[in-house]
Amino acid sequence: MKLWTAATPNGWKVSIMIEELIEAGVALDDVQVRSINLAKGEQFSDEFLGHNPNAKIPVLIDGNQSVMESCAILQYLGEKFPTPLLPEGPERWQVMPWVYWQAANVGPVFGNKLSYTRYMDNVADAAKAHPLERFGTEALRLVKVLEGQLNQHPWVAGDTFTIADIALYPWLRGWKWSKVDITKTPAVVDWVTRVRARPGVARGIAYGVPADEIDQWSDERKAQYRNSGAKIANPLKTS
Ligand SMILES: N[C@@H](CCC(=O)N[C@@H](CS)C(=O)NCC(=O)O)C(=O)O
Repeated sequence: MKLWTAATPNGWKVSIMIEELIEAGVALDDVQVRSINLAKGEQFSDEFLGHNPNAKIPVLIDGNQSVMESCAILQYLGEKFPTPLLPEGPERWQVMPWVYWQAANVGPVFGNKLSYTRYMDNVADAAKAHPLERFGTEALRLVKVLEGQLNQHPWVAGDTFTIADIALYPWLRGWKWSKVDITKTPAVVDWVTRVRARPGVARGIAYGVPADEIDQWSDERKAQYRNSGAKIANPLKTS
């Protein structure tokens, strides 16, 4: 299997999944990981588009099967390698709605909040005020929904860690970078700590990041993320 990815929240969902499957005893050590340079536009190459016409990482290539969309990849791997990460029967339907919820809500809203907070540097501050307010307010509403869920049980979909936790964690752990304040939702804060403590997660979020910068980026790395984020958010920007 091949994984085309980058060190971003959507990329880390899949690297966490691979490492959690390895933790669960699945022999997945031979996945070939290829880092896609998004700032250089490698996602627009004919080769990339042949596997994902949507021109975004991550992509999983399993023989003749190409799978785009991070949450579809989580489901694909969960079905191919059955473990409690994607339970069967009625329990699966405790999990899947939260995976869809992430894909349809948390990903786009946190992603837009992040873009306007850090990357849209060719947009005047006055023009950013409305989207920042809209996406910031909605992000906080979503965090409260998650808080309600985590007040009932330790993991997003119940008593077991699943692909719902994997889908959500990379966006929630980046709350300082996207400036979505989670500190008033203690169950979410505790969950972020609990997820981070898992060995599979620790290895998954290390893909593409130096060992000493996994939890705290250096100023140099922040500048690098700002620069490549700006190139992606403002495609007409040339320098
Ligand atoms: N809904 C997609 C979103 C993927 C996505 O936005 N990937 C970003 C990196 S996190 C990307 O490849 N951006 C490159 C671009 O927009 O040109 C998923 O979950 O896989």
